[in-house]
Amino acid sequence: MLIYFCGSIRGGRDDVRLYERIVKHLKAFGRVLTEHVGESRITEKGEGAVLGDKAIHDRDVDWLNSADVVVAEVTQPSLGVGYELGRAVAMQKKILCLFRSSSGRVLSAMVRGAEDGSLFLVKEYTEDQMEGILKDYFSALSNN
Ligand code: 6K6
Repeated sequence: MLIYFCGSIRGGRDDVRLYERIVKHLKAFGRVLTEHVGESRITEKGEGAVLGDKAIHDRDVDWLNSADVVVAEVTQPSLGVGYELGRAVAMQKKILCLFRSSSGRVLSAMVRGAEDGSLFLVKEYTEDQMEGILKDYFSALSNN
């Protein structure tokens, strides 16, 4: 199982510790192609980046193409994550979006409104529920 994890980078790194925890849990279900999203050495300013923007984009779209599942933490708004989700929908990928309403933010209608009850799911959660939500999602996938 190839998993593409999306989380904000240039949109802001406030949630990077949470991304790191999500990536750690995702590794129980498959290979995470985008582990760097959860690495705190990659900052929104570009420290830790080794590739130019075109190389990042092209590599990430290739990875997205190869992924079986896309998991996105969408609480911190990010143009890149929104773009990845749009591309993933066009590729008919299975998508799980995770949103923390305790943040006080309101999720974009273009993400919330994309929910279709099958390929594109949006789950509201608190951090302590994250592990259980991932377990339930991946066990439902393996039963289908
Ligand atoms: C760090 C700072 C500037 O550039 C970097 C290194 N960049 C990236 N490396 C790998 N993936 C990236 C990079 N920038 C964006 N992405 C992809 O877009 C990731 O898969 C994230 O899910 C998403 C984040 O988009 P922004 O718009 O928040 O950066």
